Amino acid sequence: MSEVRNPARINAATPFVSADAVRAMFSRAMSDMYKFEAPQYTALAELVAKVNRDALREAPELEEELREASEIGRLGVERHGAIRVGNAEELSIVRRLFAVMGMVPVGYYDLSVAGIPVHSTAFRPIDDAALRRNSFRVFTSLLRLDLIDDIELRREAAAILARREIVTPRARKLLDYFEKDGGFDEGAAREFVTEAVETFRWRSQATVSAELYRKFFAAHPLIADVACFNGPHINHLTLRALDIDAAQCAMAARNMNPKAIVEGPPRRRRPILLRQTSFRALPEPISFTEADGSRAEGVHAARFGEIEQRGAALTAKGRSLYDRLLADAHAAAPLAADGSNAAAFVEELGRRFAAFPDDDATLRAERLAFFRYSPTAEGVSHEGAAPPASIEELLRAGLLRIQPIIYEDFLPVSAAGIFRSNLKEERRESYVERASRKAFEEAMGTEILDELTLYQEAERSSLAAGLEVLGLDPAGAFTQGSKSFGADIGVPANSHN
Ligand code: OOG
Ligand code: NI
Repeated sequence: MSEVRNPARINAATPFVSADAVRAMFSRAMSDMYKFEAPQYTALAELVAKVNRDALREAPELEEELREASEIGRLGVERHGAIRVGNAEELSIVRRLFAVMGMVPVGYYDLSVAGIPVHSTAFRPIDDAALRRNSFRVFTSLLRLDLIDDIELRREAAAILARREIVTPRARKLLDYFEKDGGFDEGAAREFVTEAVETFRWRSQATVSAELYRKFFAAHPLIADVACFNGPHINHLTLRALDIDAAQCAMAARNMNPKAIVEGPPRRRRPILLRQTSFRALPEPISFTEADGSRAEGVHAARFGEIEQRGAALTAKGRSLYDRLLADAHAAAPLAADGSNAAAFVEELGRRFAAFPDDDATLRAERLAFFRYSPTAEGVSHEGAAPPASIEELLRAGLLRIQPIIYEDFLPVSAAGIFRSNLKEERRESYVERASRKAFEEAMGTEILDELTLYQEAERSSLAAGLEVLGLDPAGAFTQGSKSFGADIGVPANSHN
């Protein structure tokens, strides 16, 4: 067998391809593959494109805003996808795959509280420039077999998962080279993307018998989905919708079987966090592998399509207000498992969220959301005698302006709603055995970044840079007043669930 050459060494003079470029190539390749595999996703993409065109026609200022953010040509590019892996080794190797694309684990989501036997993180780019170039994330769930009561079944699933290899031999080699050399040249990057996509391909041939599939399915449908196939197939991709309510209506009008409600906060003037909805997974033909080598036919519903709309990232304080209002709405108008009372729930949600400030000035003043500060043109040319003594005054004088920092993460309740909309079983109460972030990190082999810390740092650095442009020293006398710089944005980054 010929020795495989180290691609990064084919020509030492060839520059490395940026992680952003590899991520963009990868999300494009995933999109092409999924549109080919799941035609209803192609239909969703066309529907969203139309909803977005309509939204832009109705709001020219939105078009201007998107053009400024270089978003206009990229509206049809996927924002995220999701996979489910079976054990620590698989989690660790996908972590290495995503690292090549500049995607690192941010945020911890314990879904066992919602009766779903997984815990999750999102692999995503973290710096502003990278997010602007391509924000593709992969919501990655690790199956928790420890929540399955039947010890025998648990062992059987673990053994099956231990045997499978989810990354191609070539991708594994390329990963080794990448980690040794710190990058890929163009050719290696292309080859890597082609190989990486293989991991997430749909395989309609189950590796187990119909009987075992049914046993796993009875223990929990997700076990069947994770353990019965030869890889962590991508289960959905998600597009950006400029008007998610209009898209939800359009899905219903076209009989695309959307889930009952749009998850997340209700429609508002100033969007916050994340709103998302999807069409339900379609049953697809699969075949089982029987002990005697024969095939039996069956169906499995795993793959769907999703849309999302993002708003301002909330501080810990804003997040706890959000969580409380959402919990109140769920308590006052519990959503039926079949979604039959969706309208009443949505109405209740709207009523509750009237208590959440809906303008930037209040959201900032009450420290409910994170903002990016930038000097205005007037601020840059301003030559006042005495500089204003506080951030408030700078804002009031129009020398500094704010824009919300967009939420780049996920929401546990919303994720649970998406999961659940694709499970036929009755909604069950939470598992008692709670998951731990530490166990997840140990399985993955690295730490999870805290999303609040990232937003807080983005806010802090924008303010420091803005003040510097205005000729004010953020570390100097300006910070000494009663309304100090620190006090102005001092939101501790304590963790939340
Ligand atoms: C993941 C569901 C969660 C989201 O957008 O919140 C998710 C899954 O079904 O595997 O993707
Ligand atoms: Ni999703």
